[in-house]
Amino acid sequence: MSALSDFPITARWPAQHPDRIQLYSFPTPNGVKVSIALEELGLPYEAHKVTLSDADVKSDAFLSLNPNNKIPAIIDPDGPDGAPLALFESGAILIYLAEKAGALIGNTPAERYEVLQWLMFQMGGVGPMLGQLGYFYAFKGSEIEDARPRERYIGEARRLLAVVEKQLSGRDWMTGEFTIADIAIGPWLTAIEKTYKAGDVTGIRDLPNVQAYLARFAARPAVQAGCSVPPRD
Ligand SMILES: N[C@@H](CCC(=O)N[C@@H](CS)C(=O)NCC(=O)O)C(=O)O
Repeated sequence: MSALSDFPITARWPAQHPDRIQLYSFPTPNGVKVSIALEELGLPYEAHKVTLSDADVKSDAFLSLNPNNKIPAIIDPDGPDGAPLALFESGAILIYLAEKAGALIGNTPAERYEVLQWLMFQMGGVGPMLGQLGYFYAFKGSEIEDARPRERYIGEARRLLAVVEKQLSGRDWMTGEFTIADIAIGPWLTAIEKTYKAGDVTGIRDLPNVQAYLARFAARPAVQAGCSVPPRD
């Protein structure tokens, strides 16, 4: 597609600023990764609220952008070679935005791979495991009598938190400098206490490096701005 208006999603969520990156999202841990990155990188964008209700995230309009029916997704009207680029999967979007802006992805090839390693650790481990913790501990699955799924994901959360605690020893951020790996990890670790009320069972309060990391993360102005994009109501 050669113009933003060629994307069917723009009929349902029209662009007021077609020259800006179009963000289709909701303020969940995966959603705010992208708004925080856009804020941190200073890239102009326009956010559209796509709620998690089937009427939005499973609409034909949204599926035309992400057949996997999950936020976040973007269209950059000024993608590679000046053509529009559509992307879903928050990890892919973070890499794209960091490379476009030339920041938050390490300064050397070796550093870049280290950032990607911790980004993949979030995408393949922290996100899926904590998502299941949320389901089986805090939400609908908490009514299931069989304790094994709950125990499994509490155990995984504790294990992953121990990995992060160790990695943060002597470092402010996962790879030293603040990068997209932190933008991916910070919102998920924040959700343990704030969204899932799982502070006790996961033992997150007993991890001093993680606690200091989350305080540093929450203090960043771009994190504060990105966390409420798009507004829920
Ligand atoms: N791996 C995907 C996961 C995205 C994801 O799970 N999004 C959730 C909200 S946090 C969603 O859109 N859920 C709606 C649904 O499953 O119907 C990513 O990182 O972008």
